[in-house]
Amino acid sequence: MGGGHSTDNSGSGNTNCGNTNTGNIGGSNIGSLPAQNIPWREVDWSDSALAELVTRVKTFKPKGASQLRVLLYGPAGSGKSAFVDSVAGAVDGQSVTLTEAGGTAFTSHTLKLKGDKDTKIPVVFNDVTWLSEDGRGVGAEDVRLILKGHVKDNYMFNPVKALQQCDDFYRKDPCVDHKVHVVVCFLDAKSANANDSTVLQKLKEMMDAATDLGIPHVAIVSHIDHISAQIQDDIKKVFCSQDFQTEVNGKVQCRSGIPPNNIFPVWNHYAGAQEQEAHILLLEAFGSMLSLGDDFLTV
Ligand SMILES: Nc1nc2c(ncn2[C@@H]2O[C@H](COP(=O)(O)OP(=O)(O)OP(=O)(O)O)[C@@H](O)[C@H]2O)c(=O)[nH]1
Ligand SMILES: [Mg+2]
Repeated sequence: MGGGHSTDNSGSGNTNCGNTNTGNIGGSNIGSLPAQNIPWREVDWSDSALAELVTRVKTFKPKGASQLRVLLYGPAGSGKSAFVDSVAGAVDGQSVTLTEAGGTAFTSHTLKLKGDKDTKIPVVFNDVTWLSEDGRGVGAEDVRLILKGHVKDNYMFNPVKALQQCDDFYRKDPCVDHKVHVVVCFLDAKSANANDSTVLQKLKEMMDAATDLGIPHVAIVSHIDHISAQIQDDIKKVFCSQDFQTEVNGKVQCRSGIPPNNIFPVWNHYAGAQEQEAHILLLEAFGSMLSLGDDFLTV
């Protein structure tokens, strides 16, 4: 992460949206849509807003469990690992990989605060690639086992056979800490509006399973810097982009059932002069995961 904090202290989210946009998402010709003058989401971009978001993460303690378990689910390259690293950077911490077997494996990460000895933020991320580049995938039955806490770390998913109760990687008696408390679907902005039937099917399987169990879900749309040059120049304009609102938000909502308020644009691994804005986007998304997961635990 490079660059210093900007000094936009407007605090009101009154982004100056301009009136043109020249994006090209997923290869479709949608860049001719004009930007909106009124942002579709109000965000406080001030120093104090960022400080509050950071404090919320650093002081987070889940109710009813010793740790919050967040499932990051999405295609290879959609930014799951980058998101964990970027959130760690935004709170001046570092991500710690607890297990990593590679490929379509069940892996875990957590966040540690720098300069604070071994203080960990009580959040465990399980990172699952629903379809890896070699075409291996996670089946619908395995998705349900993950959510209920039956899958142990490092299990390598078999695309044609679900995890069996007799397997060593099957946890027979999961406790509340092993269960998933919030599901996060990752899509990258370039392909979020593409009609890829595998992506749609995987999204539906996960949404159906999470909905059946009452587990809250959010969507992260990464790579927003690939939407348009205007967003690269001014991250705040993502909330004025009609491309984003109609072609990304609208389609993600339509396909997953995730409401627009729970769809978060992010720019992972950002390095430059808009670091404060990039951090605010990341921590707005992460803060929402913490709130939804905590609410789920207290029901
Ligand atoms: N420009 C840009 N690059 C990104 C963004 N998010 C991730 N990347 C890059 O995209 C590549 C893939 O990101 P990863 O975080 O490794 O993706 P993943 O979802 O963990 O992928 P798998 O582990 O293979 O399932 C990396 O080179 C990241 O640095 C983003 O928002 N913008
Ligand atoms: Mg990864």
